[in-house]
Amino acid sequence: MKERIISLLKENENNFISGEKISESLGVTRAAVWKYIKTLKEEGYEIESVSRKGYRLISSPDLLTYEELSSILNNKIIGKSIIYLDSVDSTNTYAKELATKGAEEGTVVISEEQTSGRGRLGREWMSPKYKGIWMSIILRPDIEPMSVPGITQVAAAAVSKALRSLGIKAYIKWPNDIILNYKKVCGILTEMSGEINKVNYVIVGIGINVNIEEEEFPEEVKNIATSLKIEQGVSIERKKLAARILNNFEELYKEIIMENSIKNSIEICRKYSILIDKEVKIINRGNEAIAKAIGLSEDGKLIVKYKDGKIDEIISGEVSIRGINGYV
Ligand code: BTX
Repeated sequence: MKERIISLLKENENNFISGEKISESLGVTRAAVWKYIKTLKEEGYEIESVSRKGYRLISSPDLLTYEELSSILNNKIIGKSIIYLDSVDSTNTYAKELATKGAEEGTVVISEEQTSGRGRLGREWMSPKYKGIWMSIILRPDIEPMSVPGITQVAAAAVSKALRSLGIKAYIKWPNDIILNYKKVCGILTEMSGEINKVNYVIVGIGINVNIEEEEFPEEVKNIATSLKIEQGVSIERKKLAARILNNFEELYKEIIMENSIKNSIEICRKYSILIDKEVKIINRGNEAIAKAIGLSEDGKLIVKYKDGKIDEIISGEVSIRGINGYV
């Protein structure tokens, strides 16, 4: 019901809508309308109430609810259904449970905070309340399991394109980080369930540090992490950014559905790559090697050239770039 009141207020933005009209449209008493309005105000909606005129929406809070995102989303699949949570252990874990129960492709799980946000290989991802975008998308692509890592490139392209559209100079550090000022501002965690040649579902988790302050980062991540607010010096509206990412994601993901290709995403990943033409250290299953990153293959592998001239394509791994302090 709350959602329907928000929609009515939004449809009449800048104008008053009477309590009577709301109660008639929604089939509830005027007292009930008043109660819902009171709750909305507590949630951060600025609503003017004037006797005989009714209610007028002045501003909406920066929450990542369906009501707040839907007016900026222009998607058919991604975000058609949004599960909005106040707090959860991990949106990827929650999305996996939903996918196992049959949730449809494009369902998005968003939480205002994660108490056990996850990175790759069991690492932690800190996700403080209201300060970031912590979300997971459920996908059911008809592709070979081998092609699933390419979906991380689709997400990286969607995020960097959205940040660039806001004038933020984000770079992609293959395979799953978005970098600002040589620090991590976003991480992507792609997980799948499948058989040898069949994908049951894929979960793409995206975590973006939006309005985190420098002192909020724990000591151990301070040197490698940053937020949009730290780099831009101003707070950024989360809902607009989240919606743009989901819009971009759908546009790029459609290429997989229709052509079984990620060519457009790879083009964006190449354009904004922070690794290409740099000397890098590759750590894979405990082995370290130095090479020059020379490109990205059509299916999203990192192409590297070793000192002895040998060229290789890497599917996954940890990559550091040679910088002033060694490899960062
Ligand atoms: P990763 O394994 O590449 O990076 C994890 C590492 O990044 C950690 O070990 C830590 O050093 C550092 N780190 C932890 N928190 C942050 C942070 N907020 N910002 C920058 N660096 C940090 C990256 O894994 C993939 C992260 C995906 C997160 C999303 S959020 C929504 C979804 N749900 C979930 O549980 N994970 C994903």
